[in-house]
Amino acid sequence: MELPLTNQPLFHRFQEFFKTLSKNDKIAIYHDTDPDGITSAKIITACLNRLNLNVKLYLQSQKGEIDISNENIALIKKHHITKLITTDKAIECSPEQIKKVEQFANICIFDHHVIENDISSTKTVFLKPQLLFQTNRPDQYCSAKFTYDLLNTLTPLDDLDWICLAGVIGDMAFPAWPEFVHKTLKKYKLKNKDLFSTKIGLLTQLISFAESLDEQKKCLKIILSSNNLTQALSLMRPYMKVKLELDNYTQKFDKHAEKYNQNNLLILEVKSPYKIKSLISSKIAHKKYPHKTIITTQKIGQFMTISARRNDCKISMNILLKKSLGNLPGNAGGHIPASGASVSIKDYPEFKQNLIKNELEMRTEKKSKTAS
Ligand SMILES: [Mn+2]
Repeated sequence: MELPLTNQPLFHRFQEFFKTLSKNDKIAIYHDTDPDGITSAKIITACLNRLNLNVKLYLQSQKGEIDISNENIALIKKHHITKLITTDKAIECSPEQIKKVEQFANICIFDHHVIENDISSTKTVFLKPQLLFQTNRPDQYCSAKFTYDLLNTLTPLDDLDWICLAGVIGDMAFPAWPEFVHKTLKKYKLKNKDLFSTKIGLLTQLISFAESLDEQKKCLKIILSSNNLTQALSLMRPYMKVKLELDNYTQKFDKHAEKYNQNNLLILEVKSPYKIKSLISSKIAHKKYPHKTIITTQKIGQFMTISARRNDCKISMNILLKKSLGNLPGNAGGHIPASGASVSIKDYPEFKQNLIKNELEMRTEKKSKTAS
């Protein structure tokens, strides 16, 4: 592992969970559908397979859903699951849902979001980088790297470095792992320039494209069946069609974005058949405006979905969105540099007003703090 352990008992519980899995267990994996979620699901699956175990059921979150839904609990019951492994979801946001699963299954949670509740119990092993290691940037210890490092202590997984790096790129976690990035690029003979434009970065993008087309189940199947990078890229090739739409929006961003707070806050409403608002905000924040607050929105059904990015971390996007949601019904969550939210379309104007006001306040607060 790359960081020293600070919690040996928890690490021991993690190892026990996997070492005591048996052929009689029926195992399910619940995962996020972004690149970090898909790649970490593959890493967990590969580890189980190497321990001579199979995964009986894969469960995916719906867009914006963090907890284990009643629908997913019904599936877990129906398939007589005895062990549930989750990755890249802060499922502890709903402790009551976890209690329902604990009635019939043991749970192991891999995640790196802010800890909402301590739900560790005799039935549940609760793993977060900030609970196991000394780290002040758990967002950069993304689920792909977290599962890769931990599960590598049970069985060798080094040949999955390419899939791990695809997850690391997806969560923009590469600044935390320079050696791993360097070593992996070298092994696959890739140049260390813009990571997104390497072959591994292309795989990351293709997983995101599949998600924007609502083909996350098919995408998982492809990734699980791919034994190497070349194979994965060729099977994922059809998703390239999303790239044209994404490039079009990023090129026209300056022209179409609304500008607020002395040009520090840029808001763009995306109107596309593909769900690409987060891809656009990430790209703009990463490549064009790391020192601005970038917001993209997109209507999905009755909801306005919102994506917030700020690459220099000068304002916490998760706090900004939560604060702007206030008492409005909806969701907000994520990391400091990258967060998401959703509100009903009718409440969006109020949310947007709050957002503009809060963005200014949070930025000026920060300034006066550093000045004093
Ligand atoms: Mn993640």
